[in-house]
Amino acid sequence: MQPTSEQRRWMYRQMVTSRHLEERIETLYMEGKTPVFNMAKGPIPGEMHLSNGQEPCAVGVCAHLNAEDVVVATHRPHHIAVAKGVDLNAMVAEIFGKATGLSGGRGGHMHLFDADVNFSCSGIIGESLGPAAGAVLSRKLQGKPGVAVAFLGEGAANQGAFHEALNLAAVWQLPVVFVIEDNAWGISVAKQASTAVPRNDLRASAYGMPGVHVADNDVDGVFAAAGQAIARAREGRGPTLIEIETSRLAGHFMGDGEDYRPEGEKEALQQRDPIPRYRQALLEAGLLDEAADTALVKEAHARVEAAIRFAQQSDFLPPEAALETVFV
Ligand SMILES: Cc1ncc(C[n+]2csc(CCOP(=O)(O)OP(=O)(O)O)c2C)c(N)n1
Repeated sequence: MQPTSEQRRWMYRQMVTSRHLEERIETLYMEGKTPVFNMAKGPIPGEMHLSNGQEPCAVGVCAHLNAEDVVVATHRPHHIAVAKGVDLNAMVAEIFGKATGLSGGRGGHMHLFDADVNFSCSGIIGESLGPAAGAVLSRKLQGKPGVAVAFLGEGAANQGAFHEALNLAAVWQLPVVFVIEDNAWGISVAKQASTAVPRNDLRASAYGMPGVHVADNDVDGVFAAAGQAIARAREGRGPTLIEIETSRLAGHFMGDGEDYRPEGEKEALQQRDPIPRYRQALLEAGLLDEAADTALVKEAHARVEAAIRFAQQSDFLPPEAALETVFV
């Protein structure tokens, strides 16, 4: 399954948008947090997990989805939220903790919920699979259409919830796709130190579903694998497990010293940054020229800048709002 020219340009545009968002957040997040790193300070307090390098996983999957399909993402959710079409202003405002955010600023960057496009995520590792499977179990029982995608990291594939969800999804032949973003690290723990098999897609056979591997952070490879799996789910033929070899170009979270990485690893990953690679592929295919690229990048950056301004100019909820939408 090959993407059309329009789909390829769409995927590139989403990746450029997401990357610019991450690069801007990286700068804004550090405001007020130094000289001694204090996570509680600055305009974006708390942990921050950036998705630089993992953009192919988001765009190659979401290119096949529409607003009614369900996506449940992880603690590293920005690239996926952008590709799923989450309202950018409300998303950035949520990251800044503002009243105009998706949840009035109550959730922050790991808890982005947008019911309009059926997007959610969670800071709890392995917590995407159950809700994704449950969402389409509900749809199936009600005779409603739509597929679900659960994203997770390769570290999460060692959680009990992973195995339970795969088993039931296969037993009930649910229209769900499990997408593992294998960035080779769970915080500072290397995949080979935590996982008994070299590739998690091999685990699919234990649950009677297809397992598909995508190598080298390949945008069109993700598109092809996800396209088949999502078509299969839409046809009522059950779940699929996909593992994508991707790269985490940033630390696990902002403030991570990354001293666990072997020497030269980060530089090597940066050399294989998927966005310049995809740009080059589109130029060579004649789907983009320098002028079109400049215009596309300018427009994508302007969208992000407008969302940041919106967030910065928004107010916080008043303190008494802390007592709303909770059980007291
Ligand atoms: C249930 C649970 N256990 C532990 C943590 C702490 N934690 C946060 S991120 C992380 C590692 C996740 O690794 P992976 O699933 O590979 O995703 P990545 O961070 O590489 O994107 C852990 C253990 C958590 N958030 N939730």
